[in-house]
Amino acid sequence: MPQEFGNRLRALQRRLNQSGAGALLVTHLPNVYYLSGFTGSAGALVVEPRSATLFTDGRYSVQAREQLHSSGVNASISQVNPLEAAGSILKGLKGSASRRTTILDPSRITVAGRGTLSRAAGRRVKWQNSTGWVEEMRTIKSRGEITKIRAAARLISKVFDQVVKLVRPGITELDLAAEVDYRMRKLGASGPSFDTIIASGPRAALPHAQPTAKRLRQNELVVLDMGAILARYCSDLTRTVYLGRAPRRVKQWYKAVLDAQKAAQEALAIENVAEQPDAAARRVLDSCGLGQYFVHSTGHGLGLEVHEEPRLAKGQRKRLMPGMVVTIEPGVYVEGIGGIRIEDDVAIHAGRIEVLTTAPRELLEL
Ligand SMILES: [Mn+2]
Repeated sequence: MPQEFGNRLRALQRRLNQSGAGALLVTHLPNVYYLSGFTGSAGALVVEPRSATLFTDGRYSVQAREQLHSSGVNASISQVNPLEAAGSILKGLKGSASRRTTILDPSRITVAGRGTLSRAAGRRVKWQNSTGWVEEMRTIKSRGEITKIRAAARLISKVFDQVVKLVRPGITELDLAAEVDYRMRKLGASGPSFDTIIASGPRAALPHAQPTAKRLRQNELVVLDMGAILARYCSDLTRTVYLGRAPRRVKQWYKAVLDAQKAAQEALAIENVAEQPDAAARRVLDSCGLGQYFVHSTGHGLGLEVHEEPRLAKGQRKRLMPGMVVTIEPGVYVEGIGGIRIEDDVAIHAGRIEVLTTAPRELLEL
């Protein structure tokens, strides 16, 4: 595993060298970690064809030395803003205009940061905007990475199994969310991969509801959407339960969402374009007259971040490939009544898929 950082860095350096540019600046911290192993909360990585340097501050001098050991990245500790320090090194790029070019991802830097960089680097440096070099590499997970995501998925499934026992009329959404967060840490997670969602009754119709002081009541749908970070990798799980005996209409909706999820998973196993699982889920919900209530995309990549490439959505032409890990999470949301979402994490292997989350999928009537 440790040599993985160095291997990724070398792959990126080959691409950089082919591009003819002199350097690539990495400012997005999950990308910095992916290439170097550095986990600090401040830093910028300058990758050149034959070397790489992490710029960070004095808080991280010991940590940087330890963590960069396996990737071979140099550490540069300074008192100034890492972008200012990186800019002064880039100022030293020599040679043709192309060798004096630094590639950076404009979606990963603030306007202020971009200004700092330009002032520090001076006039001779050329800048080229290009997005997604590292994100693209990150879409294909190694076996070691999939093992970590699997462990995070199992962990969050366990949390669901524990917390579902507490779902009853009278408990508040906030109380349940606190139980989710507490239990995932007790099981070894470093924290939630996003703010835990507990949404009950009409609030379940809001796909990204925040938990409130509202108490759960009899005859309500409850959406529980939770994810854990374990060994830096994320999981993401949603289940919807009903408090009491579900009416026929709710059972029909639930079955439609579950069928849509199955159809999307089947498409994921046999198709190879990112929009196809989404289209499959949408076809099922359309045929049940529920298409208008499915207001988000079918899934997203999962890894060091809880939302990453590829997106399983309309118009996404990205190729699905072994090593990708995605969520499959169709839902229906009916204003004033409630919502249903069922979400699992799925790894794509050569010729098959593997569902990593294990919580029960049938409708639980509690
Ligand atoms: Mn999700």
